[in-house]
Amino acid sequence: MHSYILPLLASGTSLAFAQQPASYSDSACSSIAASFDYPDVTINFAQAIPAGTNISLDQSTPELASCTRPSQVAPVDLCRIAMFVKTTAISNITLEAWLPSNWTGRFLSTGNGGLSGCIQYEDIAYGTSLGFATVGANNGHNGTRGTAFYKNAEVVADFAWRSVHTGVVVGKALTNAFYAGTEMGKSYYLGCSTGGREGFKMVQDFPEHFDGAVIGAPALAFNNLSSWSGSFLLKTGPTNSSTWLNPAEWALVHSDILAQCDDLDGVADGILEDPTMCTYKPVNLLCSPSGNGTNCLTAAKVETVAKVFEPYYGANGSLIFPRMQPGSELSDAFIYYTGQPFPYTTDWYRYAILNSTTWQASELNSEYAAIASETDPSGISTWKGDLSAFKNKGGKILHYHGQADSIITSTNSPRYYDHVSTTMGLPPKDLDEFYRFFRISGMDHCSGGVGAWQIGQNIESTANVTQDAQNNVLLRMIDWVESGEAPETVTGTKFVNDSASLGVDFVRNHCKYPLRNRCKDAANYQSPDAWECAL
Ligand SMILES: *[C@@H]1O[C@H](CO)[C@@H](O)[C@H](O)[C@H]1NC(C)=O
Ligand SMILES: *[C@@H]1O[C@H](CO)[C@@H](O)[C@H](O)[C@H]1NC(C)=O
Ligand SMILES: *[C@@H]1O[C@H](CO)[C@@H](O)[C@H](O)[C@H]1NC(C)=O
Ligand SMILES: *[C@@H]1O[C@H](CO)[C@@H](O)[C@H](O)[C@H]1NC(C)=O
Ligand SMILES: *[C@@H]1O[C@H](CO)[C@@H](O)[C@H](O)[C@H]1NC(C)=O
Ligand SMILES: *[C@@H]1O[C@H](CO)[C@@H](O)[C@H](O)[C@H]1NC(C)=O
Ligand SMILES: *[C@@H]1O[C@H](CO)[C@@H](O)[C@H](O)[C@H]1NC(C)=O
Ligand SMILES: *[C@@H]1O[C@H](CO)[C@@H](O)[C@H](O)[C@H]1NC(C)=O
Ligand SMILES: *[C@@H]1O[C@H](CO)[C@@H](O)[C@H](O)[C@H]1NC(C)=O
Ligand SMILES: *[C@@H]1O[C@H](CO)[C@@H](O)[C@H](O)[C@H]1NC(C)=O
Ligand SMILES: *[C@@H]1O[C@H](CO)[C@@H](O)[C@H](O)[C@H]1NC(C)=O
Ligand SMILES: [Ca+2]
Repeated sequence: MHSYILPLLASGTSLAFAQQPASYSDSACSSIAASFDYPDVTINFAQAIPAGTNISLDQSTPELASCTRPSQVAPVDLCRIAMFVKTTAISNITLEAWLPSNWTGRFLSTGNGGLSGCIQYEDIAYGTSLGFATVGANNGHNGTRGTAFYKNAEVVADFAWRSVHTGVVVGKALTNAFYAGTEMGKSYYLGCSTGGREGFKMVQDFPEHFDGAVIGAPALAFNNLSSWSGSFLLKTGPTNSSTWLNPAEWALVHSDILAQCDDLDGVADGILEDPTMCTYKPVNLLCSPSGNGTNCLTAAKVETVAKVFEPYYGANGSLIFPRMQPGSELSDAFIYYTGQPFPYTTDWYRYAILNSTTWQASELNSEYAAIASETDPSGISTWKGDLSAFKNKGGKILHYHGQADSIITSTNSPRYYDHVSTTMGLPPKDLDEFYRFFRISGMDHCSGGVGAWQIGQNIESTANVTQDAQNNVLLRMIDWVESGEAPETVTGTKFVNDSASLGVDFVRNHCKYPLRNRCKDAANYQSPDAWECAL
């Protein structure tokens, strides 16, 4: 096992510790604030922060408060530099760089989520805990809503690509200035959801930025995703309609899905390893005339369930977005199946596509979906299949997607992988050289769920799996980039009640697509050895 705290010392290169721990001192931190002179960058403040400090974050406006990130603990000694960067005459980002005293020479950019508007401080903190000089930006606006896009295409451009891009360019310059005299090592990216889309956007359009990108549940085909997210209201109807199912009814559907599909992977353990194998048929839930009317669904509701698991097709039969995977019903009863408009769909159409503040999600149809797809502001669809520039410079991609994702269906990730494969003319064994995709069973959107979902993708999942690269996708990426040790599987941990202090519930190795996980020893399914990756 490698040490990730001092890897460069271990390998004897000149990139070892750039600075003595004193580098986080007030004077070093304030002198960089005074001397860093970069076009369009204003340093708001620079602070030396000792490890363990509980930092209070700016909550001074309703938008900033909506980010629900009131505080963040600094895991190591670091210099926190907060910046304002003008991206055009009518747009700007706020950018933070956290520069640890225990710098390993590596750089990390983090991403965002949803339609925000929120610096993901927990991801920045995570990066510094592993010795990265780490940056994160607010994606061009503050808060979780999309109102800032209204009649300002530059704010949309920041959201689509320019915020992360600017953060990398400015962040690398600042890192080089701060640790002056020491050459920067490799550059990395870590993000999930919108952050996953941002990672692929950089790989597609700015291949020079990163040597390795860890990308989770990416919001690819973003316009179509927004349409698909809005399509569930059309399928379920509002809560007062006869077609709508309440959460208890979705729980019934979930049990029926497990009854039909859970053992397709070799063991009925409550986890679908590969939901694409599940062709769920809800007819068994139809109430019988001779029954008592409980634990069953009306014909109208059975039809709703069938529709929910269909792909979303456009006017002429073109695919808008692939189907919701079966398995996430217990979460989705509170997300997409609520009988309410999905707020991101409403905001994206109103403020980025149609310039209509009164448009209602109930008006969505395939014509609107076509308009959004064709408008594709600032190329936000992020669907380029040719990644050869990134491949040719030696870049690596570790892509993962939870197989019980309640927000971005996991069926969209293999669709993109296959798109890259056919566009580049590279079968999986050749894509393996630079792009590997792992399906994480039982993981919800980016984290959580019934599966072994703790894979080192964020600070909450690092509890005690930090030091072993096999258990940690970010450390795994370092090994791949710097030592050529490519991942064959990604190992996930499930703690009892998701709490490391209660001990490990089970551990499972997740397979590299297109392989899937198959249980060969159902009696011992909690052991990783009971599983194998198979076609
Ligand atoms: C940090 O401070 C906030 C209040 O400002 C508090 O709610 C939070 O629990 C603190 N975090 C830790 C880890 O102490
Ligand atoms: C730097 O890393 C070393 C080695 O892991 C650790 O012992 C030390 O506490 C760290 N120092 C700081 C200031 O974080
Ligand atoms: C930052 O951009 C917003 C538009 O999103 C604009 O309203 C604001 O005035 C800009 N701030 C500065 C200081 O230029
Ligand atoms: C976002 O909030 C920061 C304060 O944290 C502020 O400086 C910046 O101007 C805000 N950005 C916009 C576009 O309003
Ligand atoms: C909406 O406004 C943006 C920016 O002002 C403009 O580029 C776009 O063409 C407008 N779209 C429509 C459908 O009016
Ligand atoms: C449901 O409620 C909406 C708004 O209150 C109302 O317009 C509609 O007629 C109701 N539909 C049914 C089937 O009751
Ligand atoms: C109705 O029938 C179902 C299925 O046979 C049974 O599980 C349930 O307990 C019955 N409910 C009542 C109220 O009798
Ligand atoms: C469907 O096909 C018709 C006729 O070819 C065309 O006019 C229309 O634009 C197409 N609609 C979409 C959404 O592609
Ligand atoms: C988006 O949907 C349109 C149909 O509206 C389809 O033609 C297009 O291929 C889809 N794009 C992606 C990236 O899936
Ligand atoms: C785990 O959570 C469940 C439900 O909240 C609770 O009943 C159980 O006691 C917890 N287990 C442990 C070991 O704390
Ligand atoms: C995590 O900690 C638990 C309890 O301290 C221990 O049993 C387990 O082996 C640890 N897991 C890993 C992957 O190190
Ligand atoms: Ca199973």
